[in-house]
Amino acid sequence: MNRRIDIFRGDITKMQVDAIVNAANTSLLGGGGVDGAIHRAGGPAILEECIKIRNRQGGCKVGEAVITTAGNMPAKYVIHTVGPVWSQSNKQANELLANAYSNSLKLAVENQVETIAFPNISTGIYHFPKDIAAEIAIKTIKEIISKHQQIRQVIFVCFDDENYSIYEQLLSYQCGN
Ligand code: AR6
Repeated sequence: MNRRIDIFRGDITKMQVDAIVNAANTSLLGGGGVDGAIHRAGGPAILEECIKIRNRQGGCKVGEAVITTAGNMPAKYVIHTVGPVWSQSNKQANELLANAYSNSLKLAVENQVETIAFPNISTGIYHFPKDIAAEIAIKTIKEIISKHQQIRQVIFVCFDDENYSIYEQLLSYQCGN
């Protein structure tokens, strides 16, 4: 893997990168999907730090991000962000999803992260259309990393076949990754 943006099919908890991103909820207290998998694999140290953050700032708003240890996982950090719940009437959903990616990367830059793995935020329990979400994710990541050479590699970790083939297609059409 030598491209700056890459894709990987599998489980994000196993990734050997500086930071993995969690598709959390505003409570920061864990849940299902990738959030559940990350807390299970990382162990109780992650929830302990999430509770401290909650006590300090009352959770995490949609589109924002916070950082904790990755506990027992190979990564150093988990960056917890909250994507929007999809609904036709949620006019801000696209912008909030872009914010979730950009604020996660900004926090990564502040914490000297060079390699980072993202799940397909909001495309599971929050029902965001996968093709629209992938376009937003790729566009946002490209914009941010073009300004931050410190980020050597961004990996989109796709758990399901549909997301994997959407990302494969979108990235293969784009040069300069
Ligand atoms: N590794 C990588 N991706 C995964 C994994 C994994 N181990 N497990 C699931 N995915 P979701 P959301 C993919 O539902 O839609 C939680 O309860 C999955 O296939 O985890 O943002 C939170 O607490 C999908 O493509 O997150 C929130 O309440 C993607 O991760 C809510 O779900 C995101 O699916 C957040 O919903």
